[in-house]
Amino acid sequence: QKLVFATNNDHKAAEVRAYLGDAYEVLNLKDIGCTTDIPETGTSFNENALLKSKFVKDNFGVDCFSDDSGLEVAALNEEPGVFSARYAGGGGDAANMALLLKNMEGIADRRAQFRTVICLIQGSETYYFEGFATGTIRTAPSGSKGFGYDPVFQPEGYDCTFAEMATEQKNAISHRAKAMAKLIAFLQGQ
Ligand code: ITT
Repeated sequence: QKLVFATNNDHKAAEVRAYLGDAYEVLNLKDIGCTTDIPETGTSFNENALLKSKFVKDNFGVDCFSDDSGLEVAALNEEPGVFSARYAGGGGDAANMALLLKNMEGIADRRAQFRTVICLIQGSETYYFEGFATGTIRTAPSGSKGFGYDPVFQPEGYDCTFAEMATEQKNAISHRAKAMAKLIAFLQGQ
């Protein structure tokens, strides 16, 4: 079965493909000929996820799902949240992590969570599936796997970061995998 994943983020697509194995073929935006950078102007993960899926449905006429994700840090009033991708205003993952670590300097409460909201559009119906991973923010990056904030995030119950885990290990506990599990359970129940 083919699933269209409305993403430009190759790391997300790789995690989802590893999660699904051979059961589904996952097409990303490039695969369906969409080269647009879909504007994410919403104020919540749900809104941004809907914008991405709706753009694809409206312009390409296909059912699809999207993933809007981010890191919520308790001591920073849940920032960077929906601004995770552009926290440092450009400059990418390294700049975002550097700003986060700077803003966390001297803060003892290191609790944080990753959140993923998946938005599925099927025909005229819209469905949402959410997943969380709780953990803490390290004082320095560690590891080179994964993407985004993975080098500074230590999931609860582990003494390594997401960036020190193989994709399969991250997929066993991650926010994205938990949201995907709900999506797949929904699709298989139809
Ligand atoms: P899309 O094309 O799917 O929108 P994106 O990279 O713009 O890709 P988001 O808008 O969801 O994705 O922004 C999420 C940002 O949050 C992303 O750039 C990462 O910095 C971070 N992020 C999301 N999931 C993550 C994960 O599993 N591990 C580490 N960082 C993550």
